[in-house]
Amino acid sequence: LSMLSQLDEAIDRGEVWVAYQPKLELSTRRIIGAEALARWTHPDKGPIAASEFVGAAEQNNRIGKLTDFVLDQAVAAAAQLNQRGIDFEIAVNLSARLLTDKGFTLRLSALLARHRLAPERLTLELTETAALTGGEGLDMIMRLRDLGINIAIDDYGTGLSTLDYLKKIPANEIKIDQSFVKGVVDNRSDRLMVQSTIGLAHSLGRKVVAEGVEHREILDLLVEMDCDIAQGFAIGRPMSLESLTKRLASGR
Ligand code: G
Ligand code: G
Ligand code: MN
Ligand code: NA
Repeated sequence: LSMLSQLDEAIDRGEVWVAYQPKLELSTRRIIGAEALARWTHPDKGPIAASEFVGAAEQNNRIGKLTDFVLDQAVAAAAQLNQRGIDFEIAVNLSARLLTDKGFTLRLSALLARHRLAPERLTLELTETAALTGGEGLDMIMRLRDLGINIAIDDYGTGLSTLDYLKKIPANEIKIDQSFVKGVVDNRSDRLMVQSTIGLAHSLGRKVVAEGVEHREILDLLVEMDCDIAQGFAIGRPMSLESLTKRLASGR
């Protein structure tokens, strides 16, 4: 629990920052946006893994402050890029727990208005959990969609992944988990699963993002499979806003 009280203080002290991992649209070969990922650089311990502090914060109901911080930074960054004439979408990870927080949609609309970012430029990434199909969680998702905010199902294939879930959640985007993407070249089942997920998602009118694209060979195969967007080390690692801005200016 001490790490958690430290996390809130670390945010106030400016030790927590946001990294941006580029998302490549395969049809245009253009970077259309990025996923925001929290980073904590401790003054003594150095970088602390996000899986560690995000997981601890989620389990102890302390994810609110971190989420507000990441959302504020990420929305501000996307707004700034769009105001400079660069079409740019931002994706932020959202813990399903926050879907029961009544004030969340109101705070989010205020945030978008304050930074003057169109809601269509924001995607919230949710992992597949039972919380989402329950009445309260689903109501919140509907309200977010009504505001114009996009919803992505993150780590698709590793959670519940029932057809019922896919039918009920009005997600705009399906992010296929890296564990399936890594095997598309060499493993027949991984390739068939990625291919059929793309087909299913497209027939439901959703876009598909492949995560964890580490090699050029995988990227080429995803293009052949009609995947929409790719994300991974082959395209770019999570980076500072400064590096991302340079990358966007270079047009690669
Ligand atoms: O980028 P990295 O491998 O360190 O991320 C580890 C995990 O932490 C991933 O599951 C990622 O979705 C999650 N994560 C990173 N930043 C945030 C955040 O701001 N909010 C939430 N809820 N999860 C995050
Ligand atoms: O759970 P979520 O998908 O939000 O987490 C994304 C995590 O995957 C982040 O921690 C990010 O750093 C990591 N990641 C992104 N691209 C790659 C990749 O190409 N290979 C590997 N091994 N990890 C990646
Ligand atoms: Mn994610
Ligand atoms: Na993921």
